[in-house]
Amino acid sequence: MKNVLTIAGSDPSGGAGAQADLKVFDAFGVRGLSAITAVTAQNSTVVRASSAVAPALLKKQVEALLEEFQIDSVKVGMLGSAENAAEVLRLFKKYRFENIVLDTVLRSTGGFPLIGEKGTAVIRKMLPFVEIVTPNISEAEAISGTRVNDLNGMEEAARAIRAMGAKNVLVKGGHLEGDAIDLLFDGKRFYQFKGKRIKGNKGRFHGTGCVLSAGVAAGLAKGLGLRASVGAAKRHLERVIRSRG
Ligand code: PXL
Repeated sequence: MKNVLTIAGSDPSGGAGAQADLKVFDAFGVRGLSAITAVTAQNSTVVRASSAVAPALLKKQVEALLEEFQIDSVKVGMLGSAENAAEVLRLFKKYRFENIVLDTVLRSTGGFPLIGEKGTAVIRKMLPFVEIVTPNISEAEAISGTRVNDLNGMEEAARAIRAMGAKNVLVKGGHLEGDAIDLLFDGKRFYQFKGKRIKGNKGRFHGTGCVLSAGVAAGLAKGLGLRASVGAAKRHLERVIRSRG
């Protein structure tokens, strides 16, 4: 069985964070391992509080798992603090994990800040270590410093983020008007992934980014290849959204 590690925050409501990731790993038939960066207090619509764990404890979680498991891919979500982001960057440098999927979690769907400017700067430094980074529009803007209003803007941001070291960039267009198009850039070509816009109560669907990036990590661990992993992750996300109703 392949082993996938999520380094992410705890969402007690299970819609986002490590809890959501572990459910995705289960659905993909891979073993899910988790290292918790922060504990949040939230329900399906609102984040009430968040507290990062100590960086030393985060490191010990990862290293205890490494004693026993060979890690086939890593999904990185909410980091909780600039210090934890720096710790994860050190772990990347030390262990050179394969197939790192970086979900650049900066804010909750409801707008609650989940990491500050210092943490965002550390996230930029992670880019050279990752197989793929999966920002939504506002995260792509924050990381690249470009404005994104349309597909052209998404392409420009993807180029800028790739120039910062990420091997592949998936800019998620779900927050733009019209069709939900995600744009994958591998340095040579752009690939569009068109999704159906599924109607629903926005608040109940927090964690879509978590589910998508966890699916990509699971696909990569199984050796599906990048584009197939993104496709499989998108299909799984659609199923999850529908089932959450
Ligand atoms: O969806 C971003 C996210 C990721 N991880 C955790 C979260 C959230 C949003 O609330 O709580 C733990």
